[in-house]
Amino acid sequence: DLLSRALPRPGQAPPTKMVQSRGSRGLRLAGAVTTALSFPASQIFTNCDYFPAEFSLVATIKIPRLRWKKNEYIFSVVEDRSESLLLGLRFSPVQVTLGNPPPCSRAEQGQLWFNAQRKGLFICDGLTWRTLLQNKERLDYIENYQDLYTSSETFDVEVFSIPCEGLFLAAANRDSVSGSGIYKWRNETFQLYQNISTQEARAWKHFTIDDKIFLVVANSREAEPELSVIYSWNPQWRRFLRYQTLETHGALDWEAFQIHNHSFLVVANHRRDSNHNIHSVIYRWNQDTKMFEVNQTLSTSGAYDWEFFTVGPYHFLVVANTFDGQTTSISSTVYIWLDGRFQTFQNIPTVGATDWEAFQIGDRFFLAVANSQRVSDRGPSPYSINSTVYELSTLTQTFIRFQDILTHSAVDWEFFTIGDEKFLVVANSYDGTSYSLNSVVYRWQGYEGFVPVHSLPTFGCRDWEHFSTDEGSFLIYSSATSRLSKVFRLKTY
Ligand SMILES: [Ca+2]
Ligand SMILES: [Ca+2]
Ligand SMILES: [Ca+2]
Repeated sequence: DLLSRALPRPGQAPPTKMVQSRGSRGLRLAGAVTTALSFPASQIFTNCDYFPAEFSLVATIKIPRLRWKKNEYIFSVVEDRSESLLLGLRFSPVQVTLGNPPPCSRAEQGQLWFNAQRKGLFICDGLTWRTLLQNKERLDYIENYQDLYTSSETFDVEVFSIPCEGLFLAAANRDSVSGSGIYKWRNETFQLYQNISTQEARAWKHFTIDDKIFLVVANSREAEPELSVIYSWNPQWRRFLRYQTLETHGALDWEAFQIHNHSFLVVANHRRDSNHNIHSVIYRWNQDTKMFEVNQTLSTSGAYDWEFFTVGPYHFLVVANTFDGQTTSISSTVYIWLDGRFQTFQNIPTVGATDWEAFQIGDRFFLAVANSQRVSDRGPSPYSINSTVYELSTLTQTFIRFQDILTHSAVDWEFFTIGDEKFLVVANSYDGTSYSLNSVVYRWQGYEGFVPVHSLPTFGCRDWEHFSTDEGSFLIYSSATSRLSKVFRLKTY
């Protein structure tokens, strides 16, 4: 009760007058001396070292007639001794304007603006319109936006930004002769920016170290020696230039991550000749040589994808093991970083696993696996099988099955958010007869889990990426069986 602190003690001269108005009692403050109604803020915030960034104040005020004075405050916080105003709550007549953003300068300070289009209420702070209330965006429908013809089939797209340059997309193209394309977002579409020589590129990964921008490509072509290449962005030439080569074996994916300010890369080595049970390699950035060095090797079986994620203070890596030479029904392994290296945390049974997607909803942690195909020919189709979403159980401290979702040779999951809504989109690539399939967008419905809400026609869908620009929110998919990748626009209301 702030007022009780400001009021005079018994025996002191009352600066206020008790009044009764329709059954409620209050204090009339008119004519009160301001200094008599103040007290040190430290008296009320006894558990805080500093004045809190957020607090709420409840006041009931009755004003018989409106006299708006610019220098009168209902409540103010002033600096100790100097008395300069830090914070003030002033009563002023509200003028709500509608339509396009009205001007907001000192003259409009305290005015409200109702934006009917964005369904938001804003207040002018003397400089800009600040949000008071705003309706969160919701996904309405998905429309075709751009047909992106690439030089050859595209296994992966990686969307990233370069500060002061803009948004880029790296396409991992199959053909070694034409190489892979780097595209830049110009005039609201992706346009070819640079071509990079690659050897049956399967994936790109973007990462930064000390403000330096890198791209690493997974080259899968079997040649001796097999090399994957790291490129770095040259700000003068405004091009990616070759930086370091690393020996890989049928490389299908790179993951980049940081642990305690150290930068790492891990490669998914799929196979060497016909052997799928080989090592995948973790590299660590050497701050002195400015090069990546082998840090740890992990046994994998037809490794297809790596995903790094963090839960509280714990760091994890999970590998998608596709095939051990005999069967696709094998386990994929979640590793945890302990004592300076990755150690097995959990083995999860998977069926031709091609992708892991880690995501968080509120305080819950999930992992979704894309299962691509059964080897045995029992059942209707070895491609139409369940992919599974797992949830990290705080009770058992393991990932436990949360939801099975029927997919058709699933090769990628992508998690994305619009407003408060959470989505997963799956890349369905093949059902045994056709590559022309719907890929499905699922929305998080709380206890119901993920529920299908949109079907997107795709052809040989290989990878989904979500990205946002000033113009809105987009999805792009790449095709492993056609030269056409497609950008979709997510229309919201
Ligand atoms: Ca991708
Ligand atoms: Ca990955
Ligand atoms: Ca993914």
